[in-house]
Amino acid sequence: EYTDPHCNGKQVIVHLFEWKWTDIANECERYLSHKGYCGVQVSPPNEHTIITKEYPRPWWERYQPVSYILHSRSGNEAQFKDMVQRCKAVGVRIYVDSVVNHMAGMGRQGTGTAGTHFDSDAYSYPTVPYSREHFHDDCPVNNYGDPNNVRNCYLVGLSDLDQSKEYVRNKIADYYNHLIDIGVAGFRIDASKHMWPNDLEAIQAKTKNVDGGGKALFYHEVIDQNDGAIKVNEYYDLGLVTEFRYCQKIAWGINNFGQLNGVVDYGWGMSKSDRALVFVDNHDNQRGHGGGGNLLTHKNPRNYKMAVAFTLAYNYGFTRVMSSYGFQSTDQGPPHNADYSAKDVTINADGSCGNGWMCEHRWNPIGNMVAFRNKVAGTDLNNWYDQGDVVAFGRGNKGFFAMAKQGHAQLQLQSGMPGGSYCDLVTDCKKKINVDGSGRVSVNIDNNEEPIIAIVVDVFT
Ligand code: ARE
Ligand code: CA
Repeated sequence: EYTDPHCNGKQVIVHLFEWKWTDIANECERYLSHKGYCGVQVSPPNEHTIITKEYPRPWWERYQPVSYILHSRSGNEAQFKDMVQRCKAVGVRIYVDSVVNHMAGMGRQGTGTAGTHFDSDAYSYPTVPYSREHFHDDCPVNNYGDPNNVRNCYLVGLSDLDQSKEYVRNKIADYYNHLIDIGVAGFRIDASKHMWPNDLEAIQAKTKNVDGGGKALFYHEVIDQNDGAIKVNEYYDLGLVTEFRYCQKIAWGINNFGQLNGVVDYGWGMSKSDRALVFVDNHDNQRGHGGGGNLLTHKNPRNYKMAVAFTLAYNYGFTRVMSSYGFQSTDQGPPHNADYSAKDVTINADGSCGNGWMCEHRWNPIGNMVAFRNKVAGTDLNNWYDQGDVVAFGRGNKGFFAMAKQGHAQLQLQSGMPGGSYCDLVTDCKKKINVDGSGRVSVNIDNNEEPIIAIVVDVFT
């Protein structure tokens, strides 16, 4: 329960951070469905604050809810519905980033993206409606060693809802059920660490089944870096949990190939595989917010491609790919028009994106590895090879992956693959890879190409 993404066994979701609904609908049809993506995590769709005084319209205004009306910087309810339906029609599901721990920051007031007036100091959210009795008393989250402080106080000054109240639980469950009615297949729960598991359980229990049956997917944002009282395993019964230690470990592993063998470190308390939501970076830590520091991002493309391709080839967790926009300041919102509305995502002739959108999910070593992960799902990892700067491994008798950090490798490696001339997924089949009758793969990686190769059964040249 709560762990099924409802996408026919597909294995990878992508976070299209700050994309508009109209662009996501197009992307489902023109790219994601063809590559085997399971679904899209969308930015919070509900009404939020409009913050213009800080860096013009920071991305994080969307983490300050004003109501549950589906009208955000990404679009209105009609556009949202159209996106959900068009994506679903091509086998791609939508997962909503849901912000239900809190409403807007204290000291903020005005009009939200759907035109609702609010005043956080007066605890006034008339459209929900929420008022004083639905919030905890104002105190700062400032002691991660104390669960009461973490869960009942105000995270960065955000007015903290009291989910022990039946009324609040119902309002949140109504929001989820409205989205489920529209056809949404699951939810990221923002700041789950700051809510009591019992309260979340009560809310999730009130949610309807998604169409096709079964509970929606829930994945909980719990930043557990062994630095506080709250552990990811408190949330195992409620769905998947974000595994932020993996971000640190994979960055170290790529920067120092010697450590890749132990990239999933249960000694560190990392989540069990069937509960872990795994990613190389996310919208916070790629810009130094929540859990940041020394991670790999699109700003270091060569290493980033290796990190994501490796993660997709490996056999840990349920994977999420990050798709970003370029930024200089950590607060900077998405590429915008003169009126600060988000720019369209345009597609260049070579398949990359324009208008400032990075579209990492379209980079060949990332987008083409989705098919690999789908194909090898459920197989064991085998034939691990780890010498100098070359790391390689197989997945059952279905796939084989190799990378060479310095960009040079010429060797024969054992795999479990049937013999044949395979298509290299990473180069979109421009490179052919031969496997002999006893499963030995000819690995040839050259400095002038991507430092990665991957082959999978049934994809022959
Ligand atoms: C903004 C301003 C603040 C202001 C506030 C209220 O930046 O100065 O006080 O508004 O007016 C995002 C941004 C915040 C932003 C917020 C609201 O990152 O900067 O605040 O939106 O607009 C902790 C939480 C974790 C949280 C991270 C950021 O545990 O849940 O902090 N992550 C989620 C989202 C964020 C979002 C929020 C929560 C709020 O993914 O994008 O914030 O909805 C250790 C601890 C972690 C802790 C981390 C950072 O690693 O173990 O638990 O994460 O430090 O403090
Ligand atoms: Ca809370």
